[in-house]
Amino acid sequence: MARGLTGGGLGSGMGPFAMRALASGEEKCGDDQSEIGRFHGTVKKCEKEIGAKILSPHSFSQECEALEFHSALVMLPHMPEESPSPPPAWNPDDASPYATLFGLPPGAEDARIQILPVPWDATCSYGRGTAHGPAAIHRASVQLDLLDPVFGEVWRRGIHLHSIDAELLGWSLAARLAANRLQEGGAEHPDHTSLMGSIQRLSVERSDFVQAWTQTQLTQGRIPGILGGDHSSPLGAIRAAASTGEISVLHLDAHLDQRPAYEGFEESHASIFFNVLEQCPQMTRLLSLGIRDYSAGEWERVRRQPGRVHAIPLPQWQKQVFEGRPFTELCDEALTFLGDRVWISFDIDALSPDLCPHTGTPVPGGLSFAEATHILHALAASGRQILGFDLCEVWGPESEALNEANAEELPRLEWDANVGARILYKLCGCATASAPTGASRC
Ligand SMILES: [Mn+2]
Repeated sequence: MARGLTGGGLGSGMGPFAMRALASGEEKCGDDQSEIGRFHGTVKKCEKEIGAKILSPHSFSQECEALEFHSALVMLPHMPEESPSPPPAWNPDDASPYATLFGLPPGAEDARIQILPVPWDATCSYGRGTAHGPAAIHRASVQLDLLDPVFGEVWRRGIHLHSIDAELLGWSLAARLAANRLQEGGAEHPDHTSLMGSIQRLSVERSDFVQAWTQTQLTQGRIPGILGGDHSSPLGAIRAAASTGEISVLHLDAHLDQRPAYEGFEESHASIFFNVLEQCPQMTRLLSLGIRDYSAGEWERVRRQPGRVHAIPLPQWQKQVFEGRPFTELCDEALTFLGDRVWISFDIDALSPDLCPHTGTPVPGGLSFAEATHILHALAASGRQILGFDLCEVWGPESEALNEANAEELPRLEWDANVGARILYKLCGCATASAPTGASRC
């Protein structure tokens, strides 16, 4: 039975609460007044940068968008405090009184797994909404049952979701607004060059922030997880992991993401592994699985680096499975490409689009849930050390849509995030099931 939340979902109270805080600027919001101050400070700086109002009182849609992000900023860290803390006997089998990630009891700040939400979708080329992914996954995660059939009671190993950083939120809003303006005007937009420059600078700030955060977690012996956002979100995290020594990346995706730049954006979601290969010499092995939509140039780049990049087009696997080869064999064979220290980069569009119908760039014919999770089970069983992971491109609805949805519409609106939350729990399981130090293998 799904656990759900006692006393209604997360959606209901989120918008109005944040709206009050934003409107008054003096509403009591726990200890996070300083966070709101940092947010407004960043917004002011960014407004100067892009030469436009981000929180314009005249633009209702922008305001809603800002509030949407802001609600995640203001609400999420405080929701646990609205519950009795701690209740006399927290039972993982019962509906949780907490609106934390997976409904876990609060107070896990020093948990082994630390998750950073990166609400970023400024460079999305097709569908938007992955910036709402972290909040949507958080919201959907409370209904998961906590005993994983393979990884067991993952939650006991400690999982902590950080609140959305105020500066990061400001940069994200500014980059998205700049991207919107670009899209309206196209290449003929009079401010084309300066808007592109702004998005690039904001992306760099974002990546540097994510890198520093990840570095801190790794130094403290924790397992960092980046919750995107589009697939440009974890660039800094992979840089941080690679700065600790040689690493491999297990990359699950429909796309190779090896374009030098996409639609003019150097830090595009479609360029992350081009950038990783360029910027991280210590990333010595990249294994891309689930791949089924790529350009000739990208494939050529893969072909030219046989010892460093191994990409298996999914149709190639599917053909062998049709001919009777066990999936598990193909999987084990592929994983031998990886070294001992692994970062997992999971783009949700690796999955069949019925599992992520609203993701930015869905592609038919992806991995089933069972296949994708089998890859994670097999990776964990191989004894490799998982340094950290990212989960990207999960779509989330705007809170307005959620608040207005009736009981029949809600499961459909939350479907992408429901699947995302389950993949996130699997990633936590995989990362903590592996050997704590790089155990040697033959
Ligand atoms: Mn991708």
